[in-house]
Order: sequence, then structure tokens, then C-alpha cells
Amino acid sequence: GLGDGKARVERMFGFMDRFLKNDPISLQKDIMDHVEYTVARSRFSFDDFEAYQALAHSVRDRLIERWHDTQLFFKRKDPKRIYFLSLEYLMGRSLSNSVINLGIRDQYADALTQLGFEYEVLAEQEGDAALGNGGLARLSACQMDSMATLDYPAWGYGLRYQYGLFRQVILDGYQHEQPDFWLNFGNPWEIERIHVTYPVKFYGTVHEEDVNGVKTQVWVPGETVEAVAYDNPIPGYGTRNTITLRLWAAKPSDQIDMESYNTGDYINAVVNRQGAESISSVLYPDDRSHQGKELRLKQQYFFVCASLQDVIRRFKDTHDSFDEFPEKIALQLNDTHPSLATAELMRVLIDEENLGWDKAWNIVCKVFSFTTHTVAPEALEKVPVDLMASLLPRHLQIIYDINHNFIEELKKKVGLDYNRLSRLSIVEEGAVKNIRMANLAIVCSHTVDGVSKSHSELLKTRVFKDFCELWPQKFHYKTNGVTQRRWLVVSNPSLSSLISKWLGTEAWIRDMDLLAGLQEHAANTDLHEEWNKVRQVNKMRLAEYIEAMSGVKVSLNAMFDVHVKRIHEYKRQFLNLLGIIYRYDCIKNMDKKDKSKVVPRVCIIGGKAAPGYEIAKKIIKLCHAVAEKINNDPDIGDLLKLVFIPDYNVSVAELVIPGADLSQHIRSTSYCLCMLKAFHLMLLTCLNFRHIILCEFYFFFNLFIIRISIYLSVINTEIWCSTAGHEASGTGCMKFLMNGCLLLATADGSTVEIIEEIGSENMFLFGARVHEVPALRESSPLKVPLQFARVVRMVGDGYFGFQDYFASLCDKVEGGNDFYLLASDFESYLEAQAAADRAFVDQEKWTRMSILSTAGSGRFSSDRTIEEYAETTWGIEPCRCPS
Ligand code: 73E
Repeated sequence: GLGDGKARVERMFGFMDRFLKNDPISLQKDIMDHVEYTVARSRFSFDDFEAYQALAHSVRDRLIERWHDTQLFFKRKDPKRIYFLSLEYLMGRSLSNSVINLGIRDQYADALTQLGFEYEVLAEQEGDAALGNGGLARLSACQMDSMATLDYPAWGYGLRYQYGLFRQVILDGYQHEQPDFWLNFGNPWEIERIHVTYPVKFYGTVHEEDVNGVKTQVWVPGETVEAVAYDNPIPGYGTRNTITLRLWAAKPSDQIDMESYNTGDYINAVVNRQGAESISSVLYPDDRSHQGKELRLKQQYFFVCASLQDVIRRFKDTHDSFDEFPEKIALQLNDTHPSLATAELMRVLIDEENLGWDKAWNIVCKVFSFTTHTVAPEALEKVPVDLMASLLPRHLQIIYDINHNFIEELKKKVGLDYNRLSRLSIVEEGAVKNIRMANLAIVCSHTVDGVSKSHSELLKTRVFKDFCELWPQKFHYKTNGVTQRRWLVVSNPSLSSLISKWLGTEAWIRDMDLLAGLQEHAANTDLHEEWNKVRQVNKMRLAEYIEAMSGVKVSLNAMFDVHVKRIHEYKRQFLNLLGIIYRYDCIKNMDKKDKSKVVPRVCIIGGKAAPGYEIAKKIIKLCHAVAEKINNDPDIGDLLKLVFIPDYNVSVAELVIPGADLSQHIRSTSYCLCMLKAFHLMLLTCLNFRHIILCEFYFFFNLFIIRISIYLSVINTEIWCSTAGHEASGTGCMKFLMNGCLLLATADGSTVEIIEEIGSENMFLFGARVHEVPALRESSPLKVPLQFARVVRMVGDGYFGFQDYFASLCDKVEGGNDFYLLASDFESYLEAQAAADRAFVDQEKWTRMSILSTAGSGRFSSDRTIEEYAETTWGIEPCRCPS
């Protein structure tokens, strides 16, 4: 044997890299062995998919080696650990990311060439892991990559949904949803840990018992489900560190229901057992509304309960007392979705570890931190008390106790200001009583982070105004970032090589600030030439994909104008479409001479609509209807094309983003105008019904005065406080920016900080700006530009067909209902589009802006975000495994 203890460990480290070699011959042998023994195909007959499987398994072996070493190293060093709790991760594909982070992509490509395969072709065989909806979920994935790369002792926890985000299928221009059977062909990137399981309990009752003279609450649960761990190794770049993303799957508990077996109903007893699996079966496909569904709450609790048992088990392996818990553990809540973890940790510490309330509370307050991604108070997650009482009766008690203590403390501080107390309370009173999950998370966390500078302003003035006033030192922000490994190195290898060549180093892959070094070359004509060549090849790839998906041939001379993200009214894909219709209408009415001056465009739109979101689905249909008309109009030709890219996901993004010239981030920016509109409407109503008002004036003089002053105070608060928009941050824009794509955007969320980095002269900005709000107050917001009215009417009058179907869509922007301000922003949107056209004609200028975009993107690496979290929120340090 290897001997015991330290000597054994030293010898084990001595063996590292002697296990698996990375030269082409060894790689070929490994791949062929996996063809034969893992995939179980004859080495003389296997197809591309089977070759991909074998390849993936050989990469997996290498990941596992490093992963074991890392976990062993962490155990030996016992540093403070960060546990990242998120209900969603959008990992996309793993193969290319892994071989690049392991630093063996070229070796694999060579090995495969010699075997008669092409690396790229095999990589295309992989399906996406889509265990999340959009920005929040992709952010978790980017942050895992950064935590691994920066050597932090980190664990990600999540749910292993059997069905990820639905597949979007377009039939006749309408979105249809199909289940995402992502596990059907096996998943080589996970390791099933059949021995790592924990029971999770639900329902039942709580009663009081006398335990050794102490009154104790005892929960007798009604249902037990087993959580099984699936580990996904996450390799860092330029380091041996490989961390764990542990996802839980629900399985029926082994504590069999003897009663049903004994009554002889064997078949039903077995069938009922399988019901347990439904907890982790499907991801909720809506990233905005929280409907207080039982299954959703079950998922949340299942996930936090299993994760905390795992965290505590690992802690207890090496520690005898809980005193050290806060020095060794940081727990991060990714939005409110895992916020039940706070009450669960209290329950475990009090009921199972017998720590007593004060000690437990002291620990809870020190370990949790919370990141909120929300902009609107009304979008905050709530759980009906009745639901909580039935599913988690003991947790409800604990939440009530936390709230009681909090309110009592508060009364000492702010007195008996009941309005304020009720706004801060974790429990919302009303016809339906609710638990406010954000309030729970804030009260229990030592730090609350927003996701951009402007979001943090919004938290202070709107979303968590009362809490910010109460605990100003608790509130911070960390501007989101994305990982340059996936969004440049994996998805845009030729631009990455070019960057390395001009910077004279690859160090930017671990240190994005170095990209600023490109600035000095921004006017260099040699760089311009190489830059444009790379961008042109990427456009070609995208054009081929577009033709394959939609049959539309597009010209490479055209500006590729891309708008890809979840479909939402506030993201204003409808505004883009109205702009396209306007452009179409203009070209159609031009004479030949003017047509020759038009900058050709390919407008590319992509994104999924939540299955129950009717208006979003109509926007998708409208896109197809408009595309049908424009793309088949001989008067238009290559001057304008419109394509919808179906089933937008991470791997589609990897193809689309590098090929974009221009990208749109055009969400609406201010509520203020809406409120002004409300004010105008109110005045109009007053004028129409002035006789009623007069009556009221005479008979209820006092009441009327009070009412008016209430109206005015509401309006004033809205006007002066709502200086930001509906997007907390936005991360898509950062990916485009890195890839040298110019942004057409509103100045909100993370765009505000992009402007600080690259200057507004290098982007196409439009819409209301924060400092312009007072000026906007003066103008008449009810004015609808003529062109706007005209294009909306074209849709409404059936110019693109489907007149009845689109009626409700037009209603959304006509007749004073325009909540997302499409009409008021239309003119400035068109001006920004015209500015983009002018810049595109000036090739030199465009290329310089493109280089400066990449050069200014350093700040938007998730490495920077994670470093900020590590230093200021989590208090953890790197722990680098020797290599
Ligand atoms: O602005 C984005 C932000 O960039 C925000 O809308 C998004 O999070 C991104 C990352 O910070 C977000 N997603 C959700 N809330 N905000 C959400 C809500 C419920 C379910 C799933 C996702």
C-alpha cells in the first residue's frame, strides 16, 4: 500500500499527472478505450455522437483527477468556504469550456484529426444544460467559472431538474414549448453520488413537548423524500483547482411506507413512491412572476434542506463546536429563491443541535449574504402563509419568531410608526397573509448586494427604501460580470488569438484589465485589417446558421443587428420591430437614387417567451409576420432582412454574439413618464367630470383637499425617485461588448457603467437619461409621434396579416396605455439607429469603436465581481491546489 497519513498524501500528490497523459497518442488511446468500454461500440463502427461521448468521458477522467486533488487539498487546508446557493444555473455545453480550462484543447484537436475526426464537429454534438431561465442563471454559471479560476474554496448548490428550460419550436410563426429531455442521452459531466443522500421532510404537525424541563417544539413531518447528490466538476483556467457544482435530485425515500405494502396494494404503493421524483422534475419557466405554487416552494425547501445538511456534515467532519461556524462558512443567497435556508439553519441549530435561540441567531446573522436581482417592489417573491403552514409548519413558527424579535427591536429604534413597521415586517398582512421572502433574507443577512450601480440606487430609493434607511451599512452592490473564458476564448477563438497577438500575452484570460492595452492600437490600420477579417469570418458562420435555420440568405455586407434575450415587454422587442417596419416603409417609398444610400441591414431577433405570457408570444408571431413580408418583397432585396433565431440558448449565443455588428439593449428606462401620464389622465378626467368634482368640492371640501394632496405626493415621489428602469443589470451587453460588437442601448442597469468605461461616443444611446428627467417633466408626454402612430396602425390594420391576433398588442402602446414608453422613445430610437447607419458607412470609425469596445470591457469580467464578493462580502481567500 501507500502507507498512512501525511506520507501517503505526499505520495499521492507525487503521482499526479502520472495517471493520465495529454500527448496525442495517450489521448487517442483513452478516447478509443471509452468507445469500446464506456460507450460500448465497436472501435470499427461508431458515429459522431458516439465519438463525442467517448471524447467527453476522456475529458471527464481528467476533470475527476483534478477535482479529487482539489477537494483533498481543501480538506487539508480547511479554509473558510463559500457555499453559493442558486436555484438556477445555465451551464450550456461543457466540452469546449473544459478542454480550454484544462489547457488541452489543441492536443485533443490533434489527437482527433489523427483518428479521422474533426474536433469542432464532435463538439457540436453536445446538447445544452439549460437548468435556468436567463440572466440570473447564466450569471451563476459565469461566477462558478470565476470562483474556480481564482482558486476560491467554493461549492455551488442547485437542483438537478430532469427537464430544463423548455425547447422553443416555431410553427407558422407561433412559439410552441417542448420538454427538454436533456438527460436522455446520458450526461458525462456529472458524477452520481449514490452514497451522498439526505432525507428531506415536509408537511405534518408541530407540538410542544417537555424535554428535560425545557419546553420544546417538535415537528412530526408527514412526508420524507430523499435528496441524491450529482456532482459536476467545474475546472478553473490556468490552475489545477476544480470545484464542485452539486445538484440534488429527488428520489423516493427508503423509509418505505410499510402500511401501504401491508394492506396488499403493492402496485399503488410503488407508483406512489415515484411521485417523490416530481420535486426535481421541472424548472419553472417564468423569470418574473411568483405565483405561490406549492411545487415551487417544495423545490426551494428540498434544495436548501439537502444543501445545508451537506454543509453541516462537512463542517462537523473537522469541527466539534459550532462556535467556529461563521469563521469557516459563508452562505450566499442568489436572489430570494433559496432564502428559506435562513429559517432552515435556525431550525437545525435549535431543534437538532440544541444550540438555543440566541446562539443560533448569532450564527445565522453572520453567515448569510443576499444578492437581489429585482427592480420592482411588486415583483418580490411572496409565499402565502397558509401554504407555508401546511408544507413547513415548523419553519413558519421560526419565521414568526424571527419577525417578532425583529419588530420588537425595531419599535425601540423607530417607535410606534405602524406604517413603517408594517412595510418592514416579514409578514404581510391582508386578505391573504404572505411571507415576504426578501424581507426574511434581508433581516437574516449581514450584507445585501445589488447587481449594478444604478440598481443599487433603485434599492435605496424604491425597492428596499425602508430597509436602506434602517441599515444603510448593510446595502452594497457588485456590478455583474461574465466570464471571458466562455464568452471570448471558447466562443470566439480567432478574436482571442488576435487579442493575445496584439497584447503580446494570453494573461488577459485571467486578468481582463489587460484588455485596456488594446486602446493604444485602436487606430492601427494593420490591426483594423486583421480585426475586420476575424469579424467577417464570424459573420459568415452566423450567416450559414441563419440560412440553415430559416432559409433566408443574408448578405455579409449588411450590418448584422442583433436583439437576443428573453422576450419581455420591458425589453421592448416590439420597439425594435416597429423600428424595422418604419425602415421597411421608408425603403419602400424611396426612389432608386436614395435606395443606393441605404445601409443594408440584417435584423436578427431571438428569445423565448414564458409559456403563459400571451403578449410576449404575440411579439414572436409579429416578428415572423413582418419577416415574411419584408424578406419576400422584391423592392427591398438585400437592403433589409429580418430573421428570428429559434430556441435561443447558451450555445446559440456563442455563435450569434461573435457575428454581431450591432446589438440592442433597449429596455424602457423610466416610470416617471408613466406617472406623468397618469397625472394628465387624472386632470383630463377631472375636467370631464368637473360638475361631479364641484359637488364633491362643496359637500366634501376637506376630503377632496386631502385626496388631491395624496395624489400629488404619490406622483412626486414617483417622479423624483424613479430615475432608473426595469433592468437590474443586464449581462448580454457585456458579452457583445467583449466581442467588439457596438451597443445600441438605453442608459440603465449595467449600461451606465459601460458608458463610464468606453465613453458614450463609442455607443449609440437613446431614451430618457437620469439627469434629463426634470426636463422631460416639462414636455408633453402624451404626444405620439406621427411615424409611430403610422407603423403601429400598419400592424393594427392587418398589413402583416393576423389583424385580430395583433389587436391586443397594439392596444398595449396606443391610447395612453403605453406603459413601457415605446411612443415617447420612438424618435430618439430612430435617431440612434440612424447614427449607427452613419458610423457603419465609415468603416474606419466603426472598427475603431469596435476595438475600443473590447478594450473597455475589462471591468465586466465575472472575475472582478467574484473578487469583490470574496473580499468584501464573504471574507474568503484563495486556496490554490499545487500542480
Ligand atoms: O437584469 C437582470 C440581471 O442582469 C435581471 O432581470 C435578472 O438577473 C440578471 C443577473 O443579475 C433576473 N432574473 C430574475 N430576476 N432578475 C429571476 C426571477 C425569478 C426567477 C428567475 C430569474
